Amino acid sequence: MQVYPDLASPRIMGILNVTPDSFSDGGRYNSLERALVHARAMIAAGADIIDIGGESTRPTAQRIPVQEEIDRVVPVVAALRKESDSTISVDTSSPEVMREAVAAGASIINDVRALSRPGALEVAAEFQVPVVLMHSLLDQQEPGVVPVYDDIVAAIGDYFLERVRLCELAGIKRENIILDPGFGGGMFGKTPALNYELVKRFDEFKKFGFPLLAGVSRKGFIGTVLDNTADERMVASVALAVLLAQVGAQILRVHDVRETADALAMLRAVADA
Ligand code: PT1
Repeated sequence: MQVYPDLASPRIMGILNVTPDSFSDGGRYNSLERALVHARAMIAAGADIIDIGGESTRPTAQRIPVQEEIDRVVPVVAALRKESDSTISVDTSSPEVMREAVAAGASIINDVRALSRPGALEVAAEFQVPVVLMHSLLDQQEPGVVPVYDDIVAAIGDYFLERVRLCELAGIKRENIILDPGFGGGMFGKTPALNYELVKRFDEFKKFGFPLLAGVSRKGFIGTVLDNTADERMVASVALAVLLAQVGAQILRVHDVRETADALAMLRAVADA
């Protein structure tokens, strides 16, 4: 079984949302079947990792009870693990969801709160699986207070170093840490201008020596330039994914797997010429 793909060339993480807003018509069986159909399509299209998430962190989303998140996510992880060897990551901040998802076959924990919820560091240390530490404002004390950054890259870098320090104290190995600056507005905390600056300066995060993940797919900052809706942002998302791969992103979290895979194949063909 392929537990964790080689990160020498950029890998594609396909987004599998199992939130109610992504399956608004669903009964449970229906939503499980739909999730599996979507996962199979992304695997066939070239996804290296399937990222399964039950809590929406988009700017307008609501919080959900942890049991509901487990009920949405874990059956999909288990069913996909049963039929496929592909790497599964679980997009969650709840230690309970992490525990059950890893037990069901997930081999990466993707946490937009960088293991800041009580018990999350301990679960990640216990299972010794790779963890994605993402920067956001989701774990800050005063919700809604958006900091004024003197230097966004330096501020995120300081946050990474503090989270890495706490990971190591908890017993998480350095080789299991992946960093993500957390592109996006809302509680991800970046204005459109800051998102573009983060793309431009993404290479500066290489100095920490950890693999880097970037998730820009269909996000709002694209729409502020193109004045379009999320479903019209595929080409722009692929363009940004190529730029990010070129400056050091090893994992690209995307909706449009086939298109991103084709674009990255061109990058590789040119690199190999
Ligand atoms: C991400 C990410 C994620 N994004 C990782 N996990 C989301 N590691 C969920 C907007 O401004 O970038 N990295 N899990 C989705 N969250 C958002 C946030 C979606 C903001 C859209 C926006 O449009």
